[in-house]
Amino acid sequence: MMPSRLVTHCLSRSAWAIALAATSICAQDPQRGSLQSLPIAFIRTGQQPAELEFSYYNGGSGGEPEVIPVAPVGTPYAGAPDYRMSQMFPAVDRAWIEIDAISSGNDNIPVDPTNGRVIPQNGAIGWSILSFSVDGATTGGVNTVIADRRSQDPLRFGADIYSWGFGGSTGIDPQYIDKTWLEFSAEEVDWLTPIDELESLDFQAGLLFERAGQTDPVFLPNTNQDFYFSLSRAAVLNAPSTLPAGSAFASVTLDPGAIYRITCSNGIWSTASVVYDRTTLDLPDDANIDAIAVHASDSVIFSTDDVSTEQFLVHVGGQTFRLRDSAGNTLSSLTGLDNTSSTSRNNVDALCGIDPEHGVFSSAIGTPVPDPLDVDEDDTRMSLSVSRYHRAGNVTTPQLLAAVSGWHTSSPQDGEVLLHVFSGVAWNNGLAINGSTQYHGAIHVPRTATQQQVYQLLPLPNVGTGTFAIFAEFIGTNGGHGLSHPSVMEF
Ligand SMILES: [Ca+2]
Ligand SMILES: [Ca+2]
Ligand SMILES: [Ca+2]
Ligand SMILES: [Ca+2]
Repeated sequence: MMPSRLVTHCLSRSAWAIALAATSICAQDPQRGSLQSLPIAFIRTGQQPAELEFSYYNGGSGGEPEVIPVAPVGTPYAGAPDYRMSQMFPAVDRAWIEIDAISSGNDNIPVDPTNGRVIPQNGAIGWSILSFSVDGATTGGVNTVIADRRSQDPLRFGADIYSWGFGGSTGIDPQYIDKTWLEFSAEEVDWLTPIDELESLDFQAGLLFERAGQTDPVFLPNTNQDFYFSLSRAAVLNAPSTLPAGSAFASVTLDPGAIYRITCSNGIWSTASVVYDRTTLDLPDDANIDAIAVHASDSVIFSTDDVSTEQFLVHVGGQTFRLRDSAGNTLSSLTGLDNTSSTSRNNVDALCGIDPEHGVFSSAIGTPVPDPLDVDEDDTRMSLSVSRYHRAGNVTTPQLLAAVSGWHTSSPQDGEVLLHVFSGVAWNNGLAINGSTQYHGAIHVPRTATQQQVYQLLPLPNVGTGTFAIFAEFIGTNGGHGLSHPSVMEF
C-alpha cells in the first residue's frame, strides 16, 4: 500500500510538536462537531409517558446510529441504570407523566458562584462545551448557524443538536472556542418519522446505558446512578389529585418549575426528591423549566420556556444568574438567542454540558486538539469524533467508534477516508511525536460526496494504557485532500 500523504507528511516531520499559537484559523463555514460518535439519551416532544430513547451506533444498515427505544429493549446491559419509565416510576399511573428536561448529573461545567461566569480551567487541557437544542419556533439570531439551519430544514431543525465552546477553554482546537456549531442534525441521528422535537438531551446517560453503568472520573464523575428531571406543564395539570402511596411523587409537590431527582441502586429507583424548587431558583410562580444540565452537588445550568427572557440561566452558590462566559458575556447574546429584539423568539429546550476533568484526556470521548499539521493544508472544516464504544454493553472488549463529518472544501467529492491511529504521542501545549510514538496504520472507509457523515469501528491499538491520537484524512478521487483535527484519548 502506498503511504498516504498524511503518513509521509507526519513521518517526514522531525518536529511534529507545533505550538498552539502556530495553528492557523481560516475563514470558513461552521465546522462540525466532535461529539457525534457518542450515544445520546433523549426524549422527543409529545410522548406520554415520556420514555427515554437512545441514539446508538448499532452497526446496522448504513453503518449509522439507530434510535433504540429503551422500553422494548428493557435492560439489556446488566448494571446500567434501568431507564424504563415503568422502572423509574413504579406504583403509579404513568399516563400523565411527561418529562421535559433530563440530566444524569455529570454536566460538570465549573461556574463562579459569585457571578455566574464559566471558570476557565487554566492549564494545558481544560475545556467546556455546552450542547443544546432549540424548539421549532425559534427564530435564531441573524447570520447564525441556527437561523441557517432553520431556513435549510424548517420542519426538523428543532431536533438538531448545537454546541458552544466556552472562551478560556484550553487544549482543544481553536475552531471550537467562542463559537456555535451544528453538532449534528436531526437527519444524521436518524430520527424516526414523523419528525419530532428533541426536547431533552444527555450524552452521559447514553454512555451509562452503553457502558453498563460504568463511571469514570474524567467524564462520568457522578458515581450515583442519578436521574434529574423536570415535569412538563401538561404533566402537572393532568396528574391525578391523589397519587397512590408508594408513588414516586407521593411526598413532593408537583411543579413544572422544580427539578427532581431519583436514584437507582441495585436496579431499584428511589422515590422523587426535590433538588431545586421554583422559589430557590428565584423563578416566577408560572415558570416551567424546560432544560437542565446538572453538576451534581454543585450547580445547575437551566432554561425556562419564557421566551421574553434569558434562555441560559445557572443556579450556583445559592443564587441564580444569567449564564456568562469568563469575559462576562451572556451565553444568550453570544449564541444569538437573547430575545432582546422585537422579532426574536428563541427557546432553548434541551441542554447538556461536556467538561472532562481538567488536565487529562478522557477515555470515553476524544479531545479535538489543535492540529499540528494545520500549516499548509486547507483542511479546517472536516471534523472527527472518536469515542470508546461498547457494543451491547460489553464492557470488557471495547472498540473505538469514529465519526467523520464536514468537508475540507465547499465541493464534496467521492473518495475515501483514512483513519490513522497513533499511540505514544506526547502533549505539551501541542501534540508531539516522540521516540515512543507508534503508527498503527490506517483503516480505509469509502465516502461519497453525498454522505454527510461516515461511521467506522476501529480496534483498540494493542499497546496497553497510554495516549492515542487519531486523524481522519480524506483522499478524493478527483484529487481532493483534507485532514481533520487530531482526536486524543487516554486509556
Ligand atoms: Ca428541540
Ligand atoms: Ca418543566
Ligand atoms: Ca426540554
Ligand atoms: Ca427554554
